[in-house]
Amino acid sequence: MDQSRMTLGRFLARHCPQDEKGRTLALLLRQVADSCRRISDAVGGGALRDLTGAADNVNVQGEEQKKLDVFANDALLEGCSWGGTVAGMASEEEDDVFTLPEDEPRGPYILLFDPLDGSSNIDVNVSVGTIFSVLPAPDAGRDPVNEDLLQSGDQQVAAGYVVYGPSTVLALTVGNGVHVFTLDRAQGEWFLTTADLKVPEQTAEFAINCSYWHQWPAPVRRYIEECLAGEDGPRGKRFNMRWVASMVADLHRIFTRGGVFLYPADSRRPNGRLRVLYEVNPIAMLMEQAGGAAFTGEERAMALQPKELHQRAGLLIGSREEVAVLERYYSEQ
Ligand code: AHM
Ligand code: MG
Repeated sequence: MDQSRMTLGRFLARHCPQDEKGRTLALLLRQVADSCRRISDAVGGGALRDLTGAADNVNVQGEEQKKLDVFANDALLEGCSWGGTVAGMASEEEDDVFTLPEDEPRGPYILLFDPLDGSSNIDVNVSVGTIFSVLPAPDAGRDPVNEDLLQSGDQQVAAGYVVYGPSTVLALTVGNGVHVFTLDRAQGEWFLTTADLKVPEQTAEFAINCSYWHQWPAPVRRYIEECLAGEDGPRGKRFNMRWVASMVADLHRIFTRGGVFLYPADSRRPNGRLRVLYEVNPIAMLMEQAGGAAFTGEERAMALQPKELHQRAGLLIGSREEVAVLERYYSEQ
């Protein structure tokens, strides 16, 4: 093993608080990374692993589950339910908060996750991912109930995502910047490959599903029309467009080279599409930690006070100056 490279374990030992809670947080993040290593292996096996296709089940949100959704959900629940790291967990694929087995010790954190983001891309061999958020568990002397998880993004102590792409990468924050690790698949070890990632403040690239054009709110139409007008339009520059349809893959590109990702609330989905607790909050924390911004169309994303476990919201996120333009268009409507 190359000793000059920073492993995830060494990084966490240095960057998590140097007290008992900090050591527990480090263990929890190792558990998440280990679970994601198993998911990476399953995703990489594709059709050879009999994990492609539907699971003949529908989740709490009425969406058809894929076999890999179920595998990834189980990998995270099993991988993080021991060692006294969490008091409970919640997942996009579970109806309610997940209660630990009776004989497992309870810990100071709650882990929330979207186990397999971009499920519609699994069967066509396009990048998918995992998104996770760590909240403090209320000191209630009982197992957490759904209401205990209704905390704003500002309460998060850590957040991250993994992209299962040509390489498997983990972007992580514990509140002191965003750091990216790459999985050495042969060794099963994560190595730090980008420290303190910063999102360029300006951009000329947007990501949105344009097939929803007819249902977009006016500020989003205005923004995209002006981008498409190119050098002769009000923005005075040509914009490029990308849409992978896996938020993690679109966001990883934006974290790497700048851009904006837009999934606004619109006339067909007045509450938006992305889930506040499993998608919006963790990605927003990472974005702010990387110097970017995240807006719901009404407020700063991290300030949103959720009222339901599976609540959704609009999301306009990315390079700070472009999100500011969008915020202005929303305020002017
Ligand atoms: P999922 O978590 O059920 O996979 O859904 C979320 C995904 C995002 O990753 C992606 O950006 C979006 O849904 C794509 O939506 P659409 O198919 O409307 O373009
Ligand atoms: Mg998702």
